[in-house]
Amino acid sequence: MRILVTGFEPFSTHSVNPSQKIVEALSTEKFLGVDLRTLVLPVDHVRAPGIITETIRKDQPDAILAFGLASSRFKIGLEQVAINLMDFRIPDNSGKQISDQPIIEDGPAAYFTTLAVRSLLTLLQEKGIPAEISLTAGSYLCNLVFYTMMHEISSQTKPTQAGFIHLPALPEEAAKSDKTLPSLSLELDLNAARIMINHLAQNFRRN
Ligand code: PCA
Repeated sequence: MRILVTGFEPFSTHSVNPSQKIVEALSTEKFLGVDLRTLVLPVDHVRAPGIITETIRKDQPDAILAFGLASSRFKIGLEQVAINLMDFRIPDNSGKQISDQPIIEDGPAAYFTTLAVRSLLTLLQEKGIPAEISLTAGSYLCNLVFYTMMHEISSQTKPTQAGFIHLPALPEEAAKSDKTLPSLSLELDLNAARIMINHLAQNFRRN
């Protein structure tokens, strides 16, 4: 089974992005029956959707786990829905701040994740990892990549389990912050990712 795992580079005031860290760590790990592909995306509203679309077309993954940072979250968020909207609260790393624009002109208003988020949530909670199902991935780069990948796989005949997962800030960022910032360790983030990858692999049926 081929699984694509993506993360993002740091952006805005965040000097570190846990999603980049887990992708880098996972890239050297082995999972039984899994051809794992990893990718760190730029926080750039033109380059990120281009790269994710090109990678899906080229690599034809059976599943995609896309990760990003949501710095005010207390738990790992399994995103339920991607919406056709770019409405950036802050500029991206290219300096562009887009307001009130669709991602795909005439595209559907939203796509639901094709990951079994309910089962994944139970699994993570059983392992003592704080997680929740989230009903919004925001309207910035994470939602943009989530929507773009769901749009791409919806045009393919092959079913692909794909979804987006938001990670809280890392303790090192919370330690430096003058605000009360919730955080979760890289080890827990990594364990969550490993659990999800193994679950996908165990339940995969080749068509
Ligand atoms: N988080 C941002 C974009 C990149 C990232 O890691 C977001 O939630 O949209």
